[in-house]
Amino acid sequence: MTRKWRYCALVLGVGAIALGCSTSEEATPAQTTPAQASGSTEADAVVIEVRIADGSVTPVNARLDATVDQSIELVVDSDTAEELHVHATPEHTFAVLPEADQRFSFTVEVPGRVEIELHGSHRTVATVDVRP
Ligand SMILES: [Cu+2]
Repeated sequence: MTRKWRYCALVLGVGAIALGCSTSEEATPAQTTPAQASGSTEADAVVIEVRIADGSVTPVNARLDATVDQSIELVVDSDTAEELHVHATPEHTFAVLPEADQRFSFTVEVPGRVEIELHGSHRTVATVDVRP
């Protein structure tokens, strides 16, 4: 229990910093890219569709590959308020609303394994292997 609270406090701190850093960032205009078009190039975004309904989350622990500076887009359908947290450098926190088709885009600048978590339900939605 104590450990859990400590984790939450840490995460909240990090979230606040991430929010503070990203306030000037304008939401990227939603581009309707057909999911995983053929002949992938660096310009293609990695799209992760996340669905939160009746307390269940899909996907859980999905594995994806991306490269540094490649756009990663989360398309979220949710029936509840949640918080998405991207454990990357730089870090990202997105506020999920109880709405369909919410889009959050980010890029990762440092190669490594990036976990995308839902903090409300303590689930790891996906892990992205980001290569140089
Ligand atoms: Cu987190």
